[in-house]
Amino acid sequence: MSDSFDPTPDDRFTFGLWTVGNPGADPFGPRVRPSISPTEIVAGLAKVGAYGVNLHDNDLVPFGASAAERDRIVADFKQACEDHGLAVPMATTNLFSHPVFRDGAFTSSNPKVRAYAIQKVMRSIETGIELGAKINVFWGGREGLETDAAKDTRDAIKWYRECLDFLCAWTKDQGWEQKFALEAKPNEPRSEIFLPTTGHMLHFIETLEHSEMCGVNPETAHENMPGLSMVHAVAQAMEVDKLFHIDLNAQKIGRYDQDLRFGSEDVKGAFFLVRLLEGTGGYAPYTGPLHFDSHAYRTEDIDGVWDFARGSMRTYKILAAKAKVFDADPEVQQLLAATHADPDGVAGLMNSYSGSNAAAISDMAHDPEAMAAVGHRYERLDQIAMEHLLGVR
Ligand code: GLT
Ligand code: MN
Ligand code: MN
Repeated sequence: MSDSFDPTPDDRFTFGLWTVGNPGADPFGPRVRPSISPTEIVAGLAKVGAYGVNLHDNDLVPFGASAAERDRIVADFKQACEDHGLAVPMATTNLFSHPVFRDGAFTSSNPKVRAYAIQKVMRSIETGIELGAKINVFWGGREGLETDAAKDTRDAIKWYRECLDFLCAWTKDQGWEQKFALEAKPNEPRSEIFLPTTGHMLHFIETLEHSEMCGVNPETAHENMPGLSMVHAVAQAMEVDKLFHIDLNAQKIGRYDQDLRFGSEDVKGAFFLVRLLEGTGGYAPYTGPLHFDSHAYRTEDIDGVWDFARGSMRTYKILAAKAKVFDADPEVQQLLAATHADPDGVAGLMNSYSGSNAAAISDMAHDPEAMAAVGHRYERLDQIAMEHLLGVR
């Protein structure tokens, strides 16, 4: 069966090698699926209609490979991407698997480990550039601690900043135009991870020397784990032009990082996220790659992995179509117009300060009881959203 929700490269969907390539191991049991080689993943992704593939340095080149081996592997992968028409929009560095990073990479108390982390990222950016990537994600999975006896968090944040400032400056020095997208997560694998939410990251970025190069890579699961709103994290990033990349997936609140198929939990949250990204509510849309950082259930074999990939993309497209219809719904428009109405032109008094605006606000006659008595009809509005989602409107 084929329909208008089948993905095409124009939809800008991407997957990481580590996502469709995830063999289904968890802390309580080993892998359940065989490895798929990077070039096989490229072929499979092209077949299901993806636009691109992303990677960590060590998803492609094994840790410790010789220079000659590395060159051969990267060249073969590049050829496979070209043969299958797949882009590589984003590259990232594994700064979390090797035991050398057990106490952090950029925030390790050992300066030699921090220098090694910088060097590893340099190599990874070079590989990304060779493959055409313009975005580098930084997920600091080991940047954290189990006990505050270990280090002063102010030192950790200072080291984190030094490493990023160094890497931004080095990248510019090479004459490369790259974007760095910082990804937050509250915990797992560390008990506490520094800069635990997108909001923390957005503030930290403003303290960096080359903050214009740096933005965020919010992930649904990472915002939802502690019960925060992915929609609000992404909106806050978009509002300051800092949404450089996105990790779409699904998560039940309060659990381990589930990385589930996009839209498979909290359908309403996914709907409002897609609506935001697509800009159907009025603002400019997000135009970067739509990356799925998720993996198939452990119950699945290889066929199930491709079902998972197709399902992720189809759900996004179905929700994008629903968002369009929702925002074009006359009753929605009417309800929103009513709550946003400004018949007396009051909004204009607050969008910039002046003595006369201050005087006008100071002198304004208000009737708080009358304002308080007005119902907002959000029950109706939300039910309309639900009925669109449930397919009866
Ligand atoms: C890892 C993590 C993800 C990050 C990836 C990028 S690696 O799978 O769980 O959230 O986005 O480093
Ligand atoms: Mn992620
Ligand atoms: Mn995750």
